[in-house]
Amino acid sequence: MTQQVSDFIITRLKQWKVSHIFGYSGDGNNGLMGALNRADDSITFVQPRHEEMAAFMACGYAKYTGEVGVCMATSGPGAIHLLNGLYDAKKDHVPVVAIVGQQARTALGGEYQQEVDLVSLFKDVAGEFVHLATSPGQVRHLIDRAMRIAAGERTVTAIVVPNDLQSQKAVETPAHAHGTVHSGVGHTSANVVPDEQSLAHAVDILNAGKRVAILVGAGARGAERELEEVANRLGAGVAKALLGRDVLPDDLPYVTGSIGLLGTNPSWTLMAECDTLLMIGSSFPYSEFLPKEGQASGVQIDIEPRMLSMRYPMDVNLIGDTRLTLQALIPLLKHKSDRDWQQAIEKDVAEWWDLLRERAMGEANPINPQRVFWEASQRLPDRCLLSCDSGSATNWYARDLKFRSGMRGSVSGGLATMGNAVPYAIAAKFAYPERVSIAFVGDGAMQMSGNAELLTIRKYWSTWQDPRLIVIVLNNRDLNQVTWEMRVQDGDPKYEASQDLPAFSYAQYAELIGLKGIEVTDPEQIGSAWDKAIANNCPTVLDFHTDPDIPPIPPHISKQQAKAYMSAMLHGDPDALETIKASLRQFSKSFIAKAPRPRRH
Ligand SMILES: Cc1ncc(C[n+]2csc(CCOP(=O)(O)OP(=O)(O)O)c2C)c(N)n1
Ligand SMILES: [Mg+2]
Repeated sequence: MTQQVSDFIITRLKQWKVSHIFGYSGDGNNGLMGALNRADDSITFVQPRHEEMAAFMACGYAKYTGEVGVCMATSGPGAIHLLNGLYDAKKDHVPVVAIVGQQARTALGGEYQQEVDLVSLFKDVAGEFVHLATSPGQVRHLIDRAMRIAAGERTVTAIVVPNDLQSQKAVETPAHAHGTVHSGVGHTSANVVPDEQSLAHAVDILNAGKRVAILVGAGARGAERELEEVANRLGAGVAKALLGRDVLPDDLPYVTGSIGLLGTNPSWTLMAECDTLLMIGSSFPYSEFLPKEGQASGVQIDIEPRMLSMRYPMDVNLIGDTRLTLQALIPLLKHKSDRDWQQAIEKDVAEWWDLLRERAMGEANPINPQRVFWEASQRLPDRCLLSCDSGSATNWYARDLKFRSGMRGSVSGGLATMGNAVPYAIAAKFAYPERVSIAFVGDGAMQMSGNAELLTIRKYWSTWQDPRLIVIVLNNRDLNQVTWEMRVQDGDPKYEASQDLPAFSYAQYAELIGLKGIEVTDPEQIGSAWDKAIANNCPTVLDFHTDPDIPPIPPHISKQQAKAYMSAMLHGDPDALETIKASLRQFSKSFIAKAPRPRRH
């Protein structure tokens, strides 16, 4: 049978080794759905509850596998729904291709139903490559280029395929004639290393440094051994940006953990006191958490030239693959004989973990959210895949979770959107059905989209080799992260009309739809609830009733923030008393552990 354009698109995607499409149907892409139905099952079609979730899944899939994620939606409303998930991918530099339907070519320009100018709509998010297919002979190179540009430039691309075109006869090979384009399939990686002169310059700086701080981001993943070797030779401490949380395990004594507002005190001290900064595969944005300009010499490694010298004026900007660049540097780096700096960092780190434990075990009403993460660390299965939503959970994911080698984790880093964690966790199960996947989510994000997506878990879990997907809900009846931002940044009391959330039993809902649900209101039950979820042989929702008054204490509190907090408390915050009590309890623990103290050099 002669292929239709839609069949050809699916065939071509298979040639690109696409194995999963996350999508939702509609009259703009019915032809593509028909073609998927006709195709063999080497492509798995995954149907979420909402197109935004399809885009998050494609993004999560790309993050966990390193491959191109593909999502599909119908014209107009479906395409519009994809946008937030596509921006999530774009901002975190992961490759995603969106294939969206459109009304018939004959209708375009006629204010037709569901006709939206999709090329313009996607022009920002998929600016590297977005095109409308108008002729069967054009489809081959549109697919090839969308896939290649997404993979090669780690970005989002989009193609818009009108529904009438989908059922046209395919042109698999365009005529050998003027005005045709002849593309091919395939993307390979390149061994990008900086030139020798730049490497030598970087070596001089790193060898001269007496107090070296390393900052790693998602771009440093895959270089665990090399990073350890560099840190050992340089006697350095290593801080991790949120997206690079899984790049090095937290059991290395000189790993100071996260950096930034959600970061740790040892990372703050590391940056405040270093004389040399080595930044690898990160675009961590907050300059106040990096050394002051002029304080440190700087070397940066990034595969994307545009990401260099953007957060700190670097002395050497190395364009290269992290692992290969570090391999080139290592033999030239001297082993520093003075280990005082690294030992001081290690002492800070050890004290910090003690402090976190104390904070986690501190009394709360009823459950201290930090303890949920603390207890998880001891129980997380090997090689599990973690995802975290944007909310107060991000603080505890950043600080309290102890990553071990082999685990993976991600968040919505650049976009920091709500709603990413559950679809990421689902995508992780399609990528690695034999591994356990765990999502940490706020109740606001569950109500926004996570609850609906539990139905997607219900739909698919029995097809996964290891059926365990665990959703952790921080049930605090509050848009808590923002409530605290309003208090600490703006000095405003909690505005109940915008911040309070309706009560809901996530555990009962899970049970209602055929998953397991465990409601936890007693802090002593946190550990056993985790144990039960991990022992279950089906997905589980752990519904922890957490205390919204526990402050997400940043590693450094400015006078302005302290004043704002007091102003919020004095100006009628409805939770003032409970919040002040909880803050005092948490802060007193900081003083017991004497963290952090400035050192003299
Ligand atoms: C789509 C989207 N809307 C709004 C925000 C702003 N925001 C960031 S965190 C947050 C609160 C999240 O509440 P919840 O999911 O209940 O988590 P909590 O902070 O309470 O633990 C909000 C509203 C956002 N980041 N993304
Ligand atoms: Mg909440």
